[in-house]
Amino acid sequence: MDFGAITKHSVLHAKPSGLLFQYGTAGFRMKAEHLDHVMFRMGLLAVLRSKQTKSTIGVMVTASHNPEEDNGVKLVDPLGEMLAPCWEEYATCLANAEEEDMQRVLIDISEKEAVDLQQDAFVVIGRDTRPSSEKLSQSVIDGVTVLGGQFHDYGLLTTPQLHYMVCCRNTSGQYGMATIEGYYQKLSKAFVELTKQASRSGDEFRSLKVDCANGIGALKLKEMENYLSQGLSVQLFNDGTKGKLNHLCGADFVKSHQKPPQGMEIKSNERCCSFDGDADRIVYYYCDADGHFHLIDGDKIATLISSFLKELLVEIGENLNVGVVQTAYANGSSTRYLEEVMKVPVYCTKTGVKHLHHKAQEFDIGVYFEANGHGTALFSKAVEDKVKQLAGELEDKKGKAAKILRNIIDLFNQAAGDAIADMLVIEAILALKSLTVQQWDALYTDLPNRQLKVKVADRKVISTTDAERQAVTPPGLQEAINDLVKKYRLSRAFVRPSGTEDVIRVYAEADSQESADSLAHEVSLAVFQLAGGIGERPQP
Ligand code: G16
Repeated sequence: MDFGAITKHSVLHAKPSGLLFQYGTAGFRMKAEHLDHVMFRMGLLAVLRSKQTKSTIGVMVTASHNPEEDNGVKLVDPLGEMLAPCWEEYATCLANAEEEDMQRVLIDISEKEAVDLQQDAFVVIGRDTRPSSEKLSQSVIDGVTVLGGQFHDYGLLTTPQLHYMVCCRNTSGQYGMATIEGYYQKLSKAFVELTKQASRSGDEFRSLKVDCANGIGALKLKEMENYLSQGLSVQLFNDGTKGKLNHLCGADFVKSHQKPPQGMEIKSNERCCSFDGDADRIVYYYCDADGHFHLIDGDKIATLISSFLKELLVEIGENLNVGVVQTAYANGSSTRYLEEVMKVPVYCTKTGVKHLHHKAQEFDIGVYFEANGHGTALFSKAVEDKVKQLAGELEDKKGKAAKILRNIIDLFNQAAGDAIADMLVIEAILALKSLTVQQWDALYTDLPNRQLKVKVADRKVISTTDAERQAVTPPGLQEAINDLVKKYRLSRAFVRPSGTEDVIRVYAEADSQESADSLAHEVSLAVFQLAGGIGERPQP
């Protein structure tokens, strides 16, 4: 390592004093103006990780659902998955190191991980549409080059597209071509094949309104439209030409406020969906004839997908191990439906797709979704090979089901939750099953729920256990929550520190919306009192 050069460049990316940086749920996130040195240092770290794994590593500059002023960065590991946990710790350590300690920290990481410094390194970089992203991605490139790494800057990409590129490069193209055209071609080929099999037709089935959160999803969907031929006609809203990123629109807004995004005109019973700012989450919704809003979140998406996959397996005559992975935010009704009606095993992990992804890899077919719409399905290598073989061998109904499954496998982005890929999977399933959005919604009825945020002086005072369903500290908080939950029917509540925003998240569900709202408010007050709330007390 040329420490002279590293120091020379590092002082150009000076660390602001008095701030603590933490690699959180999905990398570093905070106000963009504080992140320059983090970007430079993540460039350095990506080179070390690339040398150590002898693979291409990804660096994505995005703050996804956060407000436009924020930004963030995360590293993508060789198979397109999230960074390994011990490297997250190195990332935190490197981001917090004072200038004079940088050399020691870099040597420490290299020694602990036995990094061969002579090894070549290759890093791919993507960024979202935030005004700050271009400059910040240049700082990543500075870090990569000063450590002698090679790089390819993809420029504007959705987060899952960058995960896809990393996976393609490290599987020598087996997963697909590592270009944006390769991504569009792979997905559109599978989608067009699937919709050819669908019996339903008519404009109401083919048209979909998409709220793009004023983010990168709009650009990429526009590029992709030409590849989809007649299979689907998308109408884009909040495409970034006017409004602010994620402001009053996008998947996070729609899910947490349980109402339609601004900037989209919805006629009754029209099928609509929202992406988030970097297009890795999707939620569906519609308004009924009485004007009531119906949200179809990640839980119902997981239900649709897993039931369809099970039906295909029955048709083919294969008995495979299918599991669904959720988090504590999963609606109680969804878990009950999956376990009791569909007889699918359901597992709960901590928030953060890295946790769900990891658990889903334990199954032949693992479907994972967070309620916020972040998820995908994973197929073991053995299953993929078997399905390819069956699709070539079987005939009639079995053959048709095997071919559908083969194309569905190709349509999922198995490297990461992907709003575009998930949208196409959902549209294909609805078309193949001739299912309307209302019929899909009617699979089960969500328990009314509410999510709130509380500001506290230090998020770390709250620690949790049992996949974040129980608070361990501060003392007395869990007991207070237990007492409040007892006051309501069919109720449940939990609190956890966010890993992407400087807030405590509160979740409550109960038998009526009024009760869920009131329970969430009472729990917020308990957090405010017992966990050092700041600013205004939570208002009902
Ligand atoms: C990220 C993570 C998700 C997580 C969400 C909220 O989403 O990738 O797994 O659910 O943050 O996390 P938290 O509650 O810890 O703030 P995104 O879409 O912002 O990348």
